[in-house]
Amino acid sequence: MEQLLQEMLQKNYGKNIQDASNEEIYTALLEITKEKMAGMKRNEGSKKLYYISAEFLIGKLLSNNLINLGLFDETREVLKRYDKEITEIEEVEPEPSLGNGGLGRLAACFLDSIATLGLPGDGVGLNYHDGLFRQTFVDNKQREEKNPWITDQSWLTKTERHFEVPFQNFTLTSTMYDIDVPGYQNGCNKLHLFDLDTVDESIIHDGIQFNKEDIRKNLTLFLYPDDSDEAGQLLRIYQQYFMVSNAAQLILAEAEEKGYDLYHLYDHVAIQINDTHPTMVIPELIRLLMQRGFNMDTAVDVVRKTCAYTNHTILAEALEKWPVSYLEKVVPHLMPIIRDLDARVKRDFHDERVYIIDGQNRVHMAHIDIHFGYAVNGVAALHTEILKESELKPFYDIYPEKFNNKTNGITFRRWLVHCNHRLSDYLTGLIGPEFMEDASNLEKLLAYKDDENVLADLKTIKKEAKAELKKYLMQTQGVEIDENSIFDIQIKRLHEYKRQQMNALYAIYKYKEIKKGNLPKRPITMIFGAKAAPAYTIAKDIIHLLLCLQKLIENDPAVRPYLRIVMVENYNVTKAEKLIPACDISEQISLASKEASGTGNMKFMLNGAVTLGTEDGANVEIHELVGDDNIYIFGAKSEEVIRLYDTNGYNSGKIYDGDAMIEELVDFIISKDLIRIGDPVSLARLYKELVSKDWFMTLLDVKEYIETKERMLADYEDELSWERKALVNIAKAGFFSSDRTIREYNDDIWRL
Ligand code: GPV
Repeated sequence: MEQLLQEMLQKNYGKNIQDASNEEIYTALLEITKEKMAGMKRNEGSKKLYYISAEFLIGKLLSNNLINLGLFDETREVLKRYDKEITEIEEVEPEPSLGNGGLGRLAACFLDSIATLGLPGDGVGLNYHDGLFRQTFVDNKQREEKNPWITDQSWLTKTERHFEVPFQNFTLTSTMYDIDVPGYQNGCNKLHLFDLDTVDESIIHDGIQFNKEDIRKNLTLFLYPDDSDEAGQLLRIYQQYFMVSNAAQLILAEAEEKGYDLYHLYDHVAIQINDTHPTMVIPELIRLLMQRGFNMDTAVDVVRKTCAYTNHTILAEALEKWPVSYLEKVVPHLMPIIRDLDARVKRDFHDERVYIIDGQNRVHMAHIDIHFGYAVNGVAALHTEILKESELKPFYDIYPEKFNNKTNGITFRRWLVHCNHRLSDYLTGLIGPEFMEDASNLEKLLAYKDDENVLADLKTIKKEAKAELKKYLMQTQGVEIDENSIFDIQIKRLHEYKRQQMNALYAIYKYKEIKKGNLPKRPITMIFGAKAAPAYTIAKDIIHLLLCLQKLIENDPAVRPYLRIVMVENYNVTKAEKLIPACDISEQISLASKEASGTGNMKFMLNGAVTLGTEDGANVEIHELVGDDNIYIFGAKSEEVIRLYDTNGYNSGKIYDGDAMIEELVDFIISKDLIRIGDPVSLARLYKELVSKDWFMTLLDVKEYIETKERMLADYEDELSWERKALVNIAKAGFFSSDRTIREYNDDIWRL
């Protein structure tokens, strides 16, 4: 590596390692790594997977690619010899902004595991120039800015593939860009990102505003452009169709190039539809096959045997339903096919709950996937049960054989080896390196659960991670935190169902206790990271509340030594990698039944944090694995929540009126103390939402939440027993390796 790096720096800049800047070293390493990957063997086979997704939240790639190529340690050593830290070199790399949350990060973990298992499988998505917005805080509010990440030298390679994508009144020519996806000690796959040469970043003004109608210029600017008006919704349909038409054309082109018989496409291709955003790939493939001479029945049959669908939510508002009139405006050539599919359903089933086009002339995208795909999976055991027994029950009754569970997973290469090399090196020394190949070997750690030396070592490793996070927050945001405090962390998309507002009520509780003189044994640092969708008013109000509380405490010398709130700006993968190793308490407090799985919960556990959570999503499986002693569970169970929804039995106003403590906490949102700092309109709106609606039942669980958290903080003081909990969590995390998840997808769905 040393010689390669010297040569590259000489060639590019006429410099040697000593004199090169971090930027120059980064660029040289990028080029070296790209060359290595170009020379790698491709994962091959007679059947290939295409994972189509609107999001691929891949994070920075340099370190991870080096790890998977087996070059990381060597590179780190070479740089050390010249007094350079690889972590500082990495700072130069921009984080691609191609995703929002768990769904996109899952897709990225899956690509890593697919390649690592040697399976032929490529990702297909869009090359958003500005991705999801970049978040800044101004006047204690979120502001959105554009988030450009594509630089001259990047992981993208422009290819010679172009496709014609037809729309109602014009045709666009795409360009395909590729990013190599190297497996850990295995072959390489690709992530294909489609783009449009005419896209023009200069049309963006005032943050993230732009003309929504100028499709040639705006198509691949942003992920999830604001869809609160018709133009915004049409743009999303343009994006989705552009993505899937390119995917379908690529799939058929590759199949034809290999000489496969398209009548047996399903023997050579599996298509995974990641949530409903890529659903139009089904009618598009049918259309393209019919162009090649298929009749409709045969095309439907072939496509049905090729496509599988993953559901990631039961929230009704997230299940896409496009008005027929919008589809007519953007993709009129798909409508005859969609109508035909709808007619087939209406012919065979007499239950309007399973129709594709409903009585209000809306197309239910998930319904297309379920009828015209061969597999439907949920992402955690509880989630899949809820799909089968309530949300998608009418479909489960028709197609029980299609439904299956695939509990999510995370790649340990990024979420342990890369982000927490201290812990991963330590584990390797203690239990051997086998856990890197087969994560279930982490259970060997259980043999040390009463070994005080090991428990003390784990504590030291956590402490060092906390000190590092402290340094990072100082450098990036100028806030100073106490590394001897308890780090209590909630990082995830901002959404009412995830209940950051409940955590805010805890902060208010603690603030008031401290004001009363009830000081905690040990200071608490509450850390949040979350972006709110730009048009999601209440989510932005919750961010505002958190930032106001942060300010209030900062300026109160009586409280500040005992309680801090830090809202991390522009939370992303890079920040997650710094936060997760430093965490003591992992906040997973969604309303039971609403979080399909969660994957942050798995990352925290793997890094020795203890979960404070509801019986929701994959928390249920974490609970089963670690046992009652090593997790803190509270709150209403999913059956009760579902019953409350079904019977209209929840009334937050009644809880508020009947409980003096809850009333006091909620009232604080509109207290003089906060109004003085914040925006009275925003705070009052949030207050009103909680007392008059509270759709996600914050007030139902808040008291038990506070009690459980208090118990947890007290338990933290028993050092040995706390570290034992941390150890058990690490040891039991093996199940959540995405290698396990991908093996299951392959065994049950793809059969590559
Ligand atoms: I639907 N998820 C997400 O990040 N974005 C979405 O648009 C939708 C779902 C998440 C779920 O909220 C998580 O519970 C889940 O772990 C993740 O998808 C991956 O399955």
